[in-house]
Amino acid sequence: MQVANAEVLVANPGRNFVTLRVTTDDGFVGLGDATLNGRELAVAAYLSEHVAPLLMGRDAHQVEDTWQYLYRGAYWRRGPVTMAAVAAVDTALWDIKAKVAGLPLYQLLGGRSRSGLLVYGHASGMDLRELFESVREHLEKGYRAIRVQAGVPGLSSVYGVASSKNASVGDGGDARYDYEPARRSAVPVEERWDTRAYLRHIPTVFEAVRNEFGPELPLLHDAHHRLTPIQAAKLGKSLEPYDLFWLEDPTPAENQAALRRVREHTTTPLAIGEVFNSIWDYRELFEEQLIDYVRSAVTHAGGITALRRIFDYASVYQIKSGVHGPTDISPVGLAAAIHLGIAIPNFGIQEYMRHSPTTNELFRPSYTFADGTLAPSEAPGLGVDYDDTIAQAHPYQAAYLPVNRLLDGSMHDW
Ligand code: CS2
Ligand code: MG
Repeated sequence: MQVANAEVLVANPGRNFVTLRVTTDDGFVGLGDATLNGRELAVAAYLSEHVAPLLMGRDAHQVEDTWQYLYRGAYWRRGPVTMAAVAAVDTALWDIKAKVAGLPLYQLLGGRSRSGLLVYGHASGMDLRELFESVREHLEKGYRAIRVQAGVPGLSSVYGVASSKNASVGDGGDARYDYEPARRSAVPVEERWDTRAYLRHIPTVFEAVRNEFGPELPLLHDAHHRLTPIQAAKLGKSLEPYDLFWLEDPTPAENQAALRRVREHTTTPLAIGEVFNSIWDYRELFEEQLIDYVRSAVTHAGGITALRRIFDYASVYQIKSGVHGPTDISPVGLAAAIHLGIAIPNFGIQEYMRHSPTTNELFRPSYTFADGTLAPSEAPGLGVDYDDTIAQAHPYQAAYLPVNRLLDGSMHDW
């Protein structure tokens, strides 16, 4: 069974997605997500110019060898563009292998280890009234774990807050809550940031949320890479009374030693890794027990083959999965995460932002959301499709993530 075709498909059914479609000489079709938010066309070019030609005639069953071929054979290893391209090929070949076997993919990954994946949704508000409404809206929709992001007095827009001044929506998605941070614009929107105001305000938000919704509800927060090590330690400590499920990306991911400082001062669990794209990014963090949850996504960490290896490594240290699942991970990438998550022994939680109706019409995903959990279908393979007609009606549109500057104009982490 040889690879006969590899198409790089780019569409914007509410936001931009890059999808690889691999077809074998006997007609089996596999899909892979290669979406890198705000840099989509770089991965599309890497795939169409440098990878797709190399797949022609290859044995489609050789998933591991193809991974090694694209990773080692590239000479220039790692990095977000390379690893999103490798991920798309890997996922498509696993999709094909499972379809050939006539089994849902999770069966090839060891079968079910649980009935469904606990997920968390994104609640947010510029003030407490909006935030409480957003939390209630998610609870009514069946979510049983909630990420809380709130406006900061004095700042007109803050990461993760849908109703902040600069926020925008996909196409008819759930406007106020599952917003898309990448704005359709020729250049990135610029936001302003004040860390001291944020550090004063956020503990008061979690106190209010706990008072309103009680002690049981799992609450998560994303500091989105904006703090210095000691600021992160301070935040982690000040949030301890509110028993967070996790504090995510408190410091920029490059400086991994920073987390030693955070660990010294707080027991608030830490989740890191959505911008990581290889197992080597985790070694220090695992071996020194500096994190509790792995945030990498199949789409950005080199595919199912690579992310399963990362989870196996993490399990040695009792570190669990917490896979990245925002709207810029396509239904193909989310389906891959669901099949992997249902099988691995160290599943923790799965992020689940709902895609827009047009996105779901294009990809027709068969996974289901019920009672706060996601579950794969029994369809062979990933259980996702691709409608070319809808894709052609929704061409790529340039869109960039915002950039962030401190009040004095200095560049900061968004
Ligand atoms: C975020 C993402 O969901 C998250 O945890 O960090 O929304 C992130 O900002 C986007 O995926 C960037 O494309
Ligand atoms: Mg995040």
